[in-house]
Amino acid sequence: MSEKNEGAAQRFIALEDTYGANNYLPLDVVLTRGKGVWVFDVDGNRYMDMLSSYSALNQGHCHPAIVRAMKRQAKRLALTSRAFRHDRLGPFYKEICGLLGYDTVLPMNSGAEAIETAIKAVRKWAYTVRGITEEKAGIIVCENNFHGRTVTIVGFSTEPRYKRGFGPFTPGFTAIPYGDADALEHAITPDTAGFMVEPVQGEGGIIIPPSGYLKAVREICDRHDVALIVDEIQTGLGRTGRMLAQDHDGIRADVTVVGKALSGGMYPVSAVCAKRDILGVFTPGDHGSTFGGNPLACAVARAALEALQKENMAENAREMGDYIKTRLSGLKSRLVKAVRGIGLLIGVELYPEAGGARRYCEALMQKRILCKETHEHVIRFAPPLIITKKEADWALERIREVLGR
Ligand code: IF1
Repeated sequence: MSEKNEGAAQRFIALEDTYGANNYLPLDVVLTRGKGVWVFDVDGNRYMDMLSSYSALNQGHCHPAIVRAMKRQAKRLALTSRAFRHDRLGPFYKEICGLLGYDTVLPMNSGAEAIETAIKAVRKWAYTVRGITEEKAGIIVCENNFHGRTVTIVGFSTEPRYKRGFGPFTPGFTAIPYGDADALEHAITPDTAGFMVEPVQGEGGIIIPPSGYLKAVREICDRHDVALIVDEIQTGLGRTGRMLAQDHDGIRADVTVVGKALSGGMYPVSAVCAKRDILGVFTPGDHGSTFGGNPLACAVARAALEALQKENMAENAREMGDYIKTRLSGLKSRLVKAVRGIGLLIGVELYPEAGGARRYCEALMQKRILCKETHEHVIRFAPPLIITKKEADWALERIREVLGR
């Protein structure tokens, strides 16, 4: 590492610290380039990215086909606003609806915006279709949820850190224990419009619900005419070994929200996919976004979806996920309490005596593996879905050096 470059990293960090809001505590690695599962810092060191920008990079960094689509479209037409039509929107709609099994779609940008959109749609559906009294529609959510950072969304978070200081909040939400279908049955009232749930609680600590949970909540929602909203922003698009995590339970939510990997990390693209009677409640002027569904976003998203399918990334996530999970479970370690995961969304829970996951993420960074703690004691491993067995072995060897004691 040359002194000149070491200075460069420090200068970038100092600039961030001088001018930036202090809402993150990143690892002090300053990245400048990425390719596939690999990223490079400003000193020229190579790391394996085992976070994938929280599952936005399922296709890997700078996937060539997505870069190509982006460049081509950027030169041609980037934005029209939805005041005019454009020739990339319809084909994208058809592609995503066909792939995920929906009648209708509404494109947005960030995950949180798409969640807000889903909430608006389900509320309006409750009033116009279900006949719930205006202002009364309730949405049931889960304890330990993570759906984004807007005021409404943090308002129904059960994590004090996310909401303290940001109230007053939007009313109309109730939280029930995650993974407990009976709790849903008991919480539903005549005013319940929807139930929103993550197939796996990612930020919640890679919490996997009992098997058959989504199937059970699907049945309950059907029986009470409650809209089932599944947040697949993190679990969707191959991450868990199926195109959608709900595919493991063989169900279709009334509303599925996707984001993150919908662009392969190239650009913020999210989408609300739903049955027609739900998204059909929107009429012109009800909802919108300057950038939502823009030509660049549509071109990038189509390429991102195509790459997922062409390269069988969900299948690889299942195979490599099983392999990594088995190898991690076999690790002899006094630090590791549990290994859990589905596909390439893997959490390693450490004993409290280990002193918190952060220090091990820092130690892994020294070994050129980038990952992140979630909650205090869980290390999250979520590499791009294109990871090969050779690359997995490279990572496992280093993980063993750090955790195998
Ligand atoms: C951050 C967490 C992950 C999500 C689910 C909606 C959203 C997310 C299931 C909102 C976003 C991101 C946000 C990012 C870190 C990351 C994260 F640790 F914060 F919780 F992935 F686990 N639903 N998750 O996971 O999507 O508006 O961000 O596009 O806030 O730092 P967004």
